Amino acid sequence: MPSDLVHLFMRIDHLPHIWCPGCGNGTIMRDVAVAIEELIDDPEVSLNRENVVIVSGIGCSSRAAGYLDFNSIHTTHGRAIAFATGIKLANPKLNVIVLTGDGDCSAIGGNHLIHAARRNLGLTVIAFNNDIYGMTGGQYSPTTPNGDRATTAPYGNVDRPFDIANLATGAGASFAARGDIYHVRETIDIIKEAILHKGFSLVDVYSICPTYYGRKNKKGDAVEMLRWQRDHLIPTARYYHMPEAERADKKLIGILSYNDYPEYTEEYAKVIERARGGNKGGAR
Ligand SMILES: Cc1ncc(C[n+]2csc(CCOP(=O)(O)OP(=O)(O)O)c2C)c(N)n1
Ligand code: SF4
Repeated sequence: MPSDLVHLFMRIDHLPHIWCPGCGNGTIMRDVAVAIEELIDDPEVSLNRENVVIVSGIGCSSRAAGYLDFNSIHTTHGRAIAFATGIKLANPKLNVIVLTGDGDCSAIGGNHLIHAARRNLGLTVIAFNNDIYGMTGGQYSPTTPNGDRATTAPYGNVDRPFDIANLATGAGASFAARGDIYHVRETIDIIKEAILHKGFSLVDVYSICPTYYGRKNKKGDAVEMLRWQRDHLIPTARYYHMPEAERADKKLIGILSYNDYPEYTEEYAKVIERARGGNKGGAR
């Protein structure tokens, strides 16, 4: 990784950023920048600054699209994947990367997520999953654990949470993975795999919001929340060597599902070809 990554990939004129001390957003944004940088450096991969598009919705995490100096578009709450769908369909050669919060992609944007996954549209979605709505003051989100507290659940959340990676897999995503902000190297490698994957890929990156989720649930400061990740989120290489009993309160960091379903824009191009040739029938 070059030492001038910040100057290379960040809009310095957008600083200072809005994120609280200890917030996980900066770590994930850097992971994405390093993943892109390492792929640009790889002569076997045709990734370059011009063919990367970063799309985000609205939320603390979605600010990352503004800070990263690529072809970036900061859209509306819950609609990042909808905008990304239009961009990818207009120019399938682009590497479209969606940066989105857990609320942005699994609450208001939940339908866009499941249908992009179902279609296996070639987008890369990085979910900054901090278990809460950070930007609007700590309301519970679809990933807030059952029983935890939020501004809108002062006596405990009665909902059961989504597992975003499993949700995407169930909806038909051909690549779903989990990362976190403690295991930085592993998470960068997972993001690289996700970008290189041809179909729909989703990385659910477990983050931290010390300001709202951490404080309301007495999770300690950012360092303590990171220690929790160190002890409970286990990279693939170690996870499968653990005795079953030890895995009970742990989660796997790694690729959770992988398939080579047909990619949507390639299938769509075939339809365009058929229409141009005047062949409306079944011949393929
Ligand atoms: C249509 C619409 N509804 C609601 C809002 C208010 N709003 C802005 S950000 C946000 C939630 C953000 O939570 P999340 O996506 O988890 O991102 P975080 O801030 O935690 O990074 C909400 C409800 C909005 N901007 N637009
Ligand atoms: S409110 Fe939470 S998610 Fe938003 S910047 Fe602060 S720590 Fe990060």
